[in-house]
Amino acid sequence: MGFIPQNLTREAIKKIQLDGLRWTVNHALANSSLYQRNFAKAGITAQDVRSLDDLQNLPFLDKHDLQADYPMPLKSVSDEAVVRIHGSSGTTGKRKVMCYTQKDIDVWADMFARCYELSGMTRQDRVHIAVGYGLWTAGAGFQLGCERFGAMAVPMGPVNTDMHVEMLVDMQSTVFCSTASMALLMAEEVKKRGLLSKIKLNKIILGAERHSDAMRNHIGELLGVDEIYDIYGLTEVYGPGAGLDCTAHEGIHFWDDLFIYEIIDPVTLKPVADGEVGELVITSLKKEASPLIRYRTHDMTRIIPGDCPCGLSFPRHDRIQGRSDDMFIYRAVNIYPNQIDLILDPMDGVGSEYQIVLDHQENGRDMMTLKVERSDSASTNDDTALSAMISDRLRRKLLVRAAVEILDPEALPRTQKKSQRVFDNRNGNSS
Ligand code: DLL
Repeated sequence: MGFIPQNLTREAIKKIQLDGLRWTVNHALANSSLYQRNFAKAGITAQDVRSLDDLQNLPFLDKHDLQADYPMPLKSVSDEAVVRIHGSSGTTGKRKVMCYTQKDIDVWADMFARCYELSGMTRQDRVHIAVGYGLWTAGAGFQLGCERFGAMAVPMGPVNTDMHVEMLVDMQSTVFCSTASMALLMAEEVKKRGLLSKIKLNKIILGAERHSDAMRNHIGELLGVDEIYDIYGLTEVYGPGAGLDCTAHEGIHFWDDLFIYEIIDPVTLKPVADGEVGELVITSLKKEASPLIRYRTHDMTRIIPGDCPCGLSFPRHDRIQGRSDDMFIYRAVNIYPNQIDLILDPMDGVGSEYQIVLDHQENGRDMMTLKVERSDSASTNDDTALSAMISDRLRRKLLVRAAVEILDPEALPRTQKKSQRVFDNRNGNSS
């Protein structure tokens, strides 16, 4: 316990941030040719960083920059100092590879231990880790944090469902960590096998992908768990553990003694006001091997102004609403997948899973089909009315017409990883 720093005043945080920013800029400019090029293009030197306000003048770093200098684009230390690498899944373009020094690994472990502490976990807990191990940061991060925290890690990784269920029962694990998709898959499996009374879970920590309230509630109901936490992170900022919602569940606390978060308008690239939704841009304050300066995450969220009822002074951002590059254009309307969540979420009879399929018709028009699972309690007799109701809401809220297909519960594919919800067959794009 005691991983979360207490009583850091705003002045103390500002000093940590300015010192960390200066150190990071000096370090990156002394050691990384990518940063040297980026800063030279913008006509900025390390001496130009005198106050925190100067951050706004520094050039952004985007994912295409990382791909251009593949495989170790940001490496700012010697090979001997690098003790590990991790990489993103690389579904679009080359994967992003990040390097870690031993100090980076230590900072990550402490950062993740803070998340476990924030969730109210104790050292008595047994933590079933059901995410991929290996190049992906997920398994390594949950494991590292668990060991640093001092709870018992049950390092399952991506094994088959039988083995997960067997170990949940045998080990009497109390905490389940996974992607939202995997938590749903396991919850449905536990229900199907009638094992609820044989397991002992009381917390779920899920992350790595956007998920709706409906999905979260469904998972909680099936597993009999009230406490579900949302963990955020990305390979570029060590991995999972960059933030977690507290017991108040009113936003994700993030560690502003380790990172500076900015929220910008993804089109004008100017900062938006606190409380307004925009793209999250992150600057690291301690990363040695792969420092980040104004890294565009493309994740859309907002800073939640004001104090958290839990009393923790670390600031909060809202749950991730999606990625600025997730947006698709259908019949001249810009649509983010989370807008579909918001349409489906409050409706009776609708399950938590859906898919959006976009096709190009022979008549030249685009066609959107929304495939939606019926909830367990709904009847097939009501499918026609349900589909008409969803079409009507789509028309009123998004001003688009789409075909709506109602499917049986569990008809859509389940995955242990991150779910794909948009299938754009118009030019081969999917997200
Ligand atoms: O997904 C790290 C992670 C693993 C986080 C396990 C949480 C749990 P990447 O593969 O680099 O890293 O993908 C990072 O995933 O930019 C977001 O778009 C998305 N993402 C991560 N956490 C959340 C979340 C891991 N809690 C990308 N809610 C990020 C929504 C999330 N999206």
